[in-house]
Amino acid sequence: MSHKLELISFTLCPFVQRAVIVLKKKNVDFDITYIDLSNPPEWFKSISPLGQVPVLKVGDEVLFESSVIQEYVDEVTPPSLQPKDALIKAKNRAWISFGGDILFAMHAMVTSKDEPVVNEKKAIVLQKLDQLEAVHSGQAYFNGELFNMIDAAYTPMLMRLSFIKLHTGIDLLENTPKLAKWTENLLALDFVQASVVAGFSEMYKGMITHMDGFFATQLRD
Ligand SMILES: N[C@@H](CCC(=O)N[C@@H](CS)C(=O)NCC(=O)O)C(=O)O
Repeated sequence: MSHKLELISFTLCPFVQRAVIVLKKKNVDFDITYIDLSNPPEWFKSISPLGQVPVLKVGDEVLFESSVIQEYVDEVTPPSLQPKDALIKAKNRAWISFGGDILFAMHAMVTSKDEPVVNEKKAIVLQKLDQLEAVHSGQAYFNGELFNMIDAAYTPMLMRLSFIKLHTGIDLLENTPKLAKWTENLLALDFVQASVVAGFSEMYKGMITHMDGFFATQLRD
C-alpha cells in the first residue's frame, strides 16, 4: 500500500468499529484520529461529505461509508475476507446493510426517554434479530467456519448487545441461540478485543447514563 491509511473515528461509533476490525484482522498499519462528534473540527467538516464517521483518508483521497471502507481495505490487502461465491457475497452485502438498520434501532432503543418508543424500537430490534437468526449458518461464523466480512460488520452490534446484557441484565439474544453463540465466538477474537479502546464496556455504560433514557433506569450499579 503506497499511503499510510488514516481512519477518522469517534470512540463509541459502531460503524467506525466495523472498519477497525477489518484493518486489525488484516494487520494493516494505520493511524486513527478521534474527533468529538458533538463538536466536530472544521477540517473534518470539510472532508466528510455527510459529516459522519468513519472517514478513511487514503493519501489525498477520502472514503466514507463503513461498508465501502471495509471493502476497499479488503481489496487492497489480499486474501479477501469476502466469500468467493458471487451470490453469497451479494447476499452478505444485503445483510450487512440490514445490520446498519439494527444499529440505528438499537441506538434509539437505548437512548430514548419515552417508554412506548423504547418498546417499539426493542420490538423492531428483536424482530430483525429473529430474521438474522433464520439466515445464520449455525456454525462458528455467519457463513460457516471462516471469519468473513459480514462477521466484521456485525461484531460492533453484537458487542453492544453483550454490554447491554452485562449492564442491565436485558438479554436481547435469549431467543436467538445461533446469534448468542456467534457473539461468544466473535468476542473471543484478539483483533475484535483490540478494535475498541481500553475500558470500552464502561464507556458504553457511561453513554447510556449520559443519554438519560429509559435504559439508564435499568442499569445495574
Ligand atoms: N451509513 C454510515 C453511518 C455512519 C454513522 O451513522 N456515523 C455516526 C456515528 S456512529 C455519525 O457520524 N453521526 C453524526 C451525524 O450523523 O451527524 C456508515 O455506515 O458509515
